[in-house]
Parts: sequence; structure tokens; C-alpha cells
Amino acid sequence: MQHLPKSFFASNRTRVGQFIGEAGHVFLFGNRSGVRDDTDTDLEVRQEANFFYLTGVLDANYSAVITVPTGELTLIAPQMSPDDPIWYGALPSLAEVKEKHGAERVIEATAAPAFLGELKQSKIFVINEDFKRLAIAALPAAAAGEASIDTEKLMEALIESRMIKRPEEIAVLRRVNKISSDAFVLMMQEARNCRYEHELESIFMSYARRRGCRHMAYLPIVGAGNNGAVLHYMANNAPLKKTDLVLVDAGAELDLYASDITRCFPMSGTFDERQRTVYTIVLNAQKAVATMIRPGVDWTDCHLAAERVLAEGLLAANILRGSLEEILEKRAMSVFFPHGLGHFMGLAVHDVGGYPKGVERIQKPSLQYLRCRRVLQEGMVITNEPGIYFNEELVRRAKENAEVSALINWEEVEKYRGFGGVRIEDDIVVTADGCESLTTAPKEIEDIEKVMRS
Ligand SMILES: [Mn+2]
Repeated sequence: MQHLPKSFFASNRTRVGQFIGEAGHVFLFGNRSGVRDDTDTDLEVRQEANFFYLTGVLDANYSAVITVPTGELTLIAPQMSPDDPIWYGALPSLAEVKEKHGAERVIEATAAPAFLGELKQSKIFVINEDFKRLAIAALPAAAAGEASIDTEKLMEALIESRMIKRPEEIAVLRRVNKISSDAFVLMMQEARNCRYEHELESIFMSYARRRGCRHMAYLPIVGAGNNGAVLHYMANNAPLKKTDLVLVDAGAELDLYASDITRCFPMSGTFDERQRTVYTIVLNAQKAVATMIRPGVDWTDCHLAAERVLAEGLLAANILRGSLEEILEKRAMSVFFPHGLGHFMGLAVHDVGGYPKGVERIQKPSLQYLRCRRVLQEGMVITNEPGIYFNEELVRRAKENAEVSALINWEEVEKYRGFGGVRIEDDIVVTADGCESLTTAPKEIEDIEKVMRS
């Protein structure tokens, strides 16, 4: 099911055309169908995000040409074999495709060379060098040599456009966030009957599928105990122990739009002292960031603010020692909070636009992993996901770093061996005067415990 109207895609075409700011033709390639290795077993096709954004077409093997600045859409239909209807069902006619997607014209693949041959008279915009190679291969040989193909302006325009979500997109993001949030509730309710991480994973995925989400936005992370400290853990097959805190980072996808939620809950159903201590620190940091998010705020400052609240918490918990300023200055927080605070989210879970031109990554521990260094604007959608982890590799490195090691109370850290980690992640829309969370999954300790009892 697709929830976005064709008028949405039409306005994306004119919008991206305006950002390109120069007449010509955008030449796009949708994703192709394929088979598994040397078999005839079909692979799932997920449409290329930019192709979807500008055409609304989910089916495989289409190409498209968009006239800039008019936004006129020409779809090039896949080359079909006469027997395809036997195996794949009746195919839509060109007229049906034209009507469904509001295209100005839809042409057969066999008619493409003649049509594409005309494009050489104007500039051709493609997404990148890979697409330039595809474009050259698709153009008739005579036109390919003469064509002027730009590989930069289109992607820059797409980033400008995709970075700011329109109301229609926010509606889909809200819908998929609700589905994922509800899946988290179900997972928490059924956790007491689960014996392995993959059982929790399957509750999440099966619920999302039942609600119409065929794909996950990314591979779910279900890490119990120590596995929760492995940032991209995805084996999801370890046994669950009553003493474990389990970290689940999962998000369904709907109409190619992502959700990305992390929650942590105790397998016993009740947070013990260690779990409560670390969880509360992370929740406080997440809430502190939520009060900051508004247009005009630099995301780098939000990250640093989160780091400060986490450091204050670890000092109070006697896990860090020394002065707060020294801890922050020496980057000691990168031992426990090694990743960035969040990232843009949309047609990709780690969406485009995190770094404006000229802004570089900060080459300091943990800050180098920040996926966004933008000043926030209304309509941006970003994740707020601070965390604290007892990651074996980071703990080992910290012990070898005299300057950082002196700021850590190792006796206390020893008590958290095998604990894993806590991350709390919500998906946030920047509004005119603040922000709104799309994520409704419970995150207060009392609320999680209540859901787990129900
Ligand atoms: Mn995330």
C-alpha cells in the first residue's frame, strides 16, 4: 500500500528542479530485479530512494527522465518477455502506468534510444559517477559522445529537498513510527515468554509485517546483557537471562520511509539497581536534548550537551571521578558514549544531508562518528539517541590510556562487567518553535515495568 499521493512526487520534481537551478534533464535509474546467486529465485527489490522520491514508482526496472525546470516526467517501462504475465501476472499497460504516476509519457524500452538521443541537446543531470556510466550505456552511441553529463548538481538538489520533510512525509513517518512503537509494546509484554534474542526480534518483525510493513528499515539489533554493548550486534541468537537488560534497536519501513527506535528493558520485568542507575542517566540526557531541539540550534551542540548530562550522571554514580570539565576536555566520555547523538531519518534510516558542504567531521574520539553537524531547521527529522555502554574493547583501551584511565573509577566499572549498555532512541521532528517526538513506545521506568507486567 502506498500512502503518498502522486501530487507529492510531482511537487518533488519541480522542487528539485528549482534547487538544480539550470535547465536540462534529470536521468534516473530505478533498481533492477535480480535472482539469488546462480538460481532463479527472485530477490526482493527495494526501490532506489531518489528514484522513488521523484517518481513514486516502486516496481523494478524502470528508468525516468525529468525535464528541468518544468518537472515533466517520462517513464521508461521495463523490457518484458511475452511469458512474464504467466509467471508474474498481468502487467499494467503504459496508459495505466501513466495515470497511476501522473507521468507526461510512458514509453516502451524499445522506444527509449530514440527518445534519449534527443537529450544530448541539453545538460543531463545524474546522481553520481555510477549513474553516469549507466546513462552513457543507455544513450545511443552517437549521443553518448556529445552529451554533457553533470554528476553533482542533482544529488546536491536532492539533499536540499529531502533534508526538509514535507507534511505528507511526516504523516508517513508518524504512521510507521506508531507501528514500530506498538511492536515494542508487544515485545515488552511477551518478553517473559521468550528464551532467545531472536524470539523478541520475531515478535517485532511479525507485528510490523501484520501492519503492512514488508521491510525493516535496517537489521534489528536485539542484544541481551553484554551484547547490548556491541553497537552493531545483529546475530540476535543468544539466550536471554533473567538478570539481563536487553537492548532492542529496531524500526519498520513503510513506503520506503524509516523508523528507528531503541528501548531497553529488564528480562526480569523490574529494573534492578544497576539497570536503574544507568537507565536514568541516559533518559535524563535524552530529555535534556529534547528541550534544546528547535530551529537554529547546532546539532553538534546537542551532542555536547548530551555528553555533559551523561558525564554528570556517571560522576554522581561514582563511575567517573575528577572534574566534569576535565572529563569532557579529555574526551573521557567517549569510553562510555562512543557514537554520535543522532542522524537524519527519512527515505534512508541514516538519511542524506548530515554534513553541509565545507563542514567536516571533528577528528576527536566519539565526535568523529557524529552523522549530523547541521544547524536544525523546521521540517528536519532526526534521531535523539544517547547511550552508555560497558563495551569490552573501549574499556580495554581506556585502561591503556593513562590520562583517561585516571578519570575512571575502575572498581565501580568492574561491577558493570557483562552489563551491556543502555540506549534510548526517539525520532524527532523539528517544528517551528521546538520539536515533536514521533515515537510513542514507553520509556519511563514505571511505564516499561507496567507494560511488562500486563
Ligand atoms: Mn539510530
